Amino acid sequence: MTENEKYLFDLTGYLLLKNVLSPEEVGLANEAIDQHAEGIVERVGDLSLSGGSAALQGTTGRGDLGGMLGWERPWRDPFREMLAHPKIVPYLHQIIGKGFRLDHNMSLITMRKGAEGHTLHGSSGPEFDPHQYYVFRDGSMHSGLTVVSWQLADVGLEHGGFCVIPGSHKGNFRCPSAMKQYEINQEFVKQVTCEAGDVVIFTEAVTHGTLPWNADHERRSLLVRYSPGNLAYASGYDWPDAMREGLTEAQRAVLEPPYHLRLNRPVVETSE
Ligand SMILES: O=C(O)CCC(=O)C(=O)O
Repeated sequence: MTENEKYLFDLTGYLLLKNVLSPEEVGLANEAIDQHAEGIVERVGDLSLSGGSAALQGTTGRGDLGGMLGWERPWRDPFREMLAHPKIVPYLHQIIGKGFRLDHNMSLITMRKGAEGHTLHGSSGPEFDPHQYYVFRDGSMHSGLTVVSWQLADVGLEHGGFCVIPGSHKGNFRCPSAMKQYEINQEFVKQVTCEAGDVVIFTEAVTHGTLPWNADHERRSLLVRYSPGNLAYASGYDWPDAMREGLTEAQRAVLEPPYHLRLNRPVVETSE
């Protein structure tokens, strides 16, 4: 992680990394998703995410798809390669610390034209959230739950999708409800534009959400959440056999349950 990147992540709470995946790798991941597209669940009715906001409402819900780490070969391979990806691990070591672990299952967000947004949320202020936090101490960044969002489709200006209030991970006051609803002060909310193959890393402490999707093509962002090795946000880390079978050493290390680094916790090796 360069000094420039450290500065930007600390300043804003997120970082955009360009061209992490090649067009061929993006193509393989999208083909695998196409093969399993019948499993996509659109969040309508009680599962709606727009929270009654007029500014975030849509004509349909966000699509969710999970389980890709346990798919049959070759479909699972592109997603397993993302788990402990050599281009991403150095960032996670800096932001979360060595011994970071997968928290939550990997999940794909899809959005068709007209899909509603997701109210802004995040854990900064006023109370300290011991699972989702961002602190800077003794010269290092420390983020609790942290998201690596792999972009499998382009996101242009005005398309919608992921948005963030840069710097809000250091906020001390509660974000006003109308701002979480994207109904006031929209000029402080940044829609993050990116291309297929890019990666957005963000701390769950930063206030973030989703703007309604306006593009003709489908949004596809794969969210992978990690926590420090000692910490769990989600309750389920007894991963199913289909997900564990055939993993590499590095991938297995990321699936370890939470416990102290001192107790022989495996650490993903890098050339850092
Ligand atoms: O649309 C996005 O990428 C953000 C989604 C999100 O924050 C969530 O699902 O909690």
